[in-house]
Amino acid sequence: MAKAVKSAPAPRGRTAAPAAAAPPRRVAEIRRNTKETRISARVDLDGTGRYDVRTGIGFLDHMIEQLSRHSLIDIALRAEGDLHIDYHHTTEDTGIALGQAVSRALGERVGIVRYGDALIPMDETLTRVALDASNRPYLIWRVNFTRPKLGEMDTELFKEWFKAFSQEAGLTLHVETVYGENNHHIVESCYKGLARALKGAIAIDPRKADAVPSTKGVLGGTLKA
Ligand SMILES: [Mn+2]
Repeated sequence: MAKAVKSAPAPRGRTAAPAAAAPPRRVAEIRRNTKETRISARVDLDGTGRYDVRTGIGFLDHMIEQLSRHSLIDIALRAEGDLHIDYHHTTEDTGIALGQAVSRALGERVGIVRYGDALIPMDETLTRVALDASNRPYLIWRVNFTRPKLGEMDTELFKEWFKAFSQEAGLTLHVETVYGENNHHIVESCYKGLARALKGAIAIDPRKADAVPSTKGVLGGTLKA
């Protein structure tokens, strides 16, 4: 049997090498007030999946908590919306605010992996998500529900949330339920798929940490692929 190799003791005192500076955390906060909603959204892209979410819509809170937990993005979100009318404005505007916070935290998007994908099973449901975080907003949404509501929330509003989020975060985002029956599983697998795909796409590639992942040298909506 090979002998375990003992590592050398760490250097002490004056001979110790200075600790490498930790890279700056990618954080941003957005405040967005309109006649319809008042929202604050804070994200830490380099978090651990801690969340504090209160939108006034229980089911939407549950979904955004999944997004945080499975992307490891810390999310603090507060929304006060005109829920006495319906849930449309609050749903859409939380997507806008969170998307803007993610985009601002990404900055010039230097060093990111850029692409991400996920295949998420939830019992009988299978959903796949692919995204490109290159600041070219586009949504493909191939998700069908068989019930008009989940809790008090209209299922048609989830497309509005994903549209707003992909637009403001600067994502080409494709979401497709391959098959599924339970409407709660269908939408939850979409949020988990977004989370996992985003986690991969916004990760810093250690081999290209100082480079923009495009042969154009810039990631921006003003340039065409
Ligand atoms: Mn659930």
